[in-house]
Amino acid sequence: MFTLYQYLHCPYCVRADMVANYSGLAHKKVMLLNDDEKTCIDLVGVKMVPILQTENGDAMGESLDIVAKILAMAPQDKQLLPQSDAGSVTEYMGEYGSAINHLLYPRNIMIEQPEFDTQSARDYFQHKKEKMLGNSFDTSFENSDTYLEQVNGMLAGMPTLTLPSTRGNQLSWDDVYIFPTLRNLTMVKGLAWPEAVLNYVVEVASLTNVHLYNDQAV
Ligand SMILES: N[C@@H](CCC(=O)N[C@@H](CS)C(=O)NCC(=O)O)C(=O)O
Repeated sequence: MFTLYQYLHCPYCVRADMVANYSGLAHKKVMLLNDDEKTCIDLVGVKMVPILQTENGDAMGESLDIVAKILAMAPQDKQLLPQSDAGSVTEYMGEYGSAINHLLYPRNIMIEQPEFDTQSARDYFQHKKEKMLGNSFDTSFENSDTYLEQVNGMLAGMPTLTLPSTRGNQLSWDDVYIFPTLRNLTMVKGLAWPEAVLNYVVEVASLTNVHLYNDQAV
């Protein structure tokens, strides 16, 4: 049995988590506090998740390497369908990266999730991310309408996403790249989800047993 160290909100962790769950392989999940530097550094030498640790204690980072490692252990019928549109879709979503971050970062610590269970974990995250945003969480949150408008534009113009149900409920590499960002956007109240995009999020979440934030959205 392997162990996955992760944060619930981390899109890279979602990559590993979705494939681990889909694979059906027995594994343990450890949710780290966001300011727990020691566990990561002891395991892989840097403060970063996701981390996969095998039963013999070997640990590795980097979500795509972890996905490949899980697939190497997974049965034939749980391999991923090949990548097709992910490159253009992630490039498209990448144009809205700044607006997405302004919406998501402040909400991450407003929502109850295990990595932010303590004040020091929330402070650690806020300090780091406010530097990246170039302004306070309060300012980003107050300006939500501006960012909502941009991200609603992104959702409205999303390229067509293939529903797993149209291909025998199989997971694909495209999903590994596309789903995590859309899943995190379920934290945000006031987004206008086109039906096709929402169906995609719901189907992939259900296929991979990944937590959505709809009930916690702010
Ligand atoms: N290239 C890495 C990126 C992972 C990453 O950026 N993880 C973030 C969390 S989303 C992290 O651990 N950042 C350091 C921190 O939170 O202090 C991967 O694909 O796994």
